[in-house]
Amino acid sequence: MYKPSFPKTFPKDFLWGGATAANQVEGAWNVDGKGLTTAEVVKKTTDRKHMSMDDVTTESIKTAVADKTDTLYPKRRGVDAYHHYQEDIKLFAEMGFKVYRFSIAWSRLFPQGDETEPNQAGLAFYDRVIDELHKYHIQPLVTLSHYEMPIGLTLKQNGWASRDTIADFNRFTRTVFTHFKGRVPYYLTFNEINTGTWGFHATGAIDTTLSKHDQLQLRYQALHHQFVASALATKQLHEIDPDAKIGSMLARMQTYPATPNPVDVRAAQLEDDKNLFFTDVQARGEYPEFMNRYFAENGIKLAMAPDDQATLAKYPVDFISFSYYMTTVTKADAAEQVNGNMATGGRNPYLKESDWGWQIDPVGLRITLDELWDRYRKPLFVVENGLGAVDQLTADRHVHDSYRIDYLRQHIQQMKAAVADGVQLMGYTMWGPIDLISFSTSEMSKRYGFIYVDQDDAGKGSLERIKKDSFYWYQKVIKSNGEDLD
Ligand code: BGP
Repeated sequence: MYKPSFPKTFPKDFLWGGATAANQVEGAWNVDGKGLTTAEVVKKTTDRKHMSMDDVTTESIKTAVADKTDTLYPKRRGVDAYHHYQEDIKLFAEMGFKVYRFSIAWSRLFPQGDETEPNQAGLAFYDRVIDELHKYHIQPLVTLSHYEMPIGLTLKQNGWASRDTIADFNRFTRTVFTHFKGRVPYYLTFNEINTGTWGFHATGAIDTTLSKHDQLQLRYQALHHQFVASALATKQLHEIDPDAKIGSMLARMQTYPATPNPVDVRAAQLEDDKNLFFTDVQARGEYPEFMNRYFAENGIKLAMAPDDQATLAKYPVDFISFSYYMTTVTKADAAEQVNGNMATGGRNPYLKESDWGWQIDPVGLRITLDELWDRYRKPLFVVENGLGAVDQLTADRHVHDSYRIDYLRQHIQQMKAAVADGVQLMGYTMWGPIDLISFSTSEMSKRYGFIYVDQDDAGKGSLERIKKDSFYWYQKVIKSNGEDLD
């Protein structure tokens, strides 16, 4: 007789940890042969709630390249993890991390992007990081492209707008897979691949002078190149290091209809499909019909090489990962808009917002997990989730961040419920376990960490690492495998 058995909690081998990106933590932007990246030519914002990449032009890049300081470009300094990685990893180990998600900066290995041989000093740095993780039995989860690429490829061929970038990227991925063979069990190809529709930070392509239509055409073409490069990286990894697994990475934004009016429900469904389209291609291996129709109706024509579709079909990802920060609301006619780090959507009156206007929705995480599992039946991995907040360092050098604990607790409770719903969930890497430079605004004062870093928005401070209250809380969560959330 059929006997249902619901796992009441997380599997024993659940991968608890944290996630960062090279351009937000490493610093050391011009040492040991590293080339300048797309992330390091984007100025810090002056309006912390509204990020825009629309002002990146060839001229602004030339000005940035000529500027040899980090004053306007905080991602050049990060939190100097390049020189503090041992101390940082020791703290992660103290919390009990099983996994650490970080990215390898393409430009440390291939400074301009088109070299034929890698920069050995770059490889040596990541050797040291991986050795340090192994020392504490922390498994590396490596993002191959997290919102940066060598600026040389933008200047030479307009980044991912060019098909040539596929070969450049796959030379980089082949180098990584060969060099770190047997030492990195998990990889992700493109961070939040869907945000390529928003522009430069993800495509490395300058498109500010184009019409809206031509901009969209260029961005979807760049994304097609990324899909192919991702599939080819999957092929390479499976050949070079068959025990390692590779996943896709989506900025998942569940969309709710603003009312039960069927036209609103349909509008929300379409928005949702356009978000899931990316995972459809990477996990199912084909462009879904609803997007083919969308392209036809919007005059978007993708140039594809004869083998592209076969390549996508043959090399789908092994697992699906995503970031989860917020949900949005859609109405057939326009709804009131709220913030995201680039996305905007309708306001949901049932939800609270972070100080940056991001709508906080723990239950949405369960909905998301259940729906992704139903749609793809591939293992899922929550690789980003966290709360950006202004923290106060007390006179006796403590940070009492109960708001962060509350946020994370509620999301972990919903993950647990999803596991009991039958979702196969590999792990959870909260964003970012140590304070880092904000992706969207390049602020330091938008803090996510369990570990406070003494540095202000102007880059001043001792860089001392200080454990917040949430540090001890997460330590308990991991030790109890998600049972003790108090
Ligand atoms: C995701 C990015 C991260 C990260 C996070 C928080 O979209 O993958 O790089 O920074 O958002 O965003 P922000 O730093 O803008 O608060």
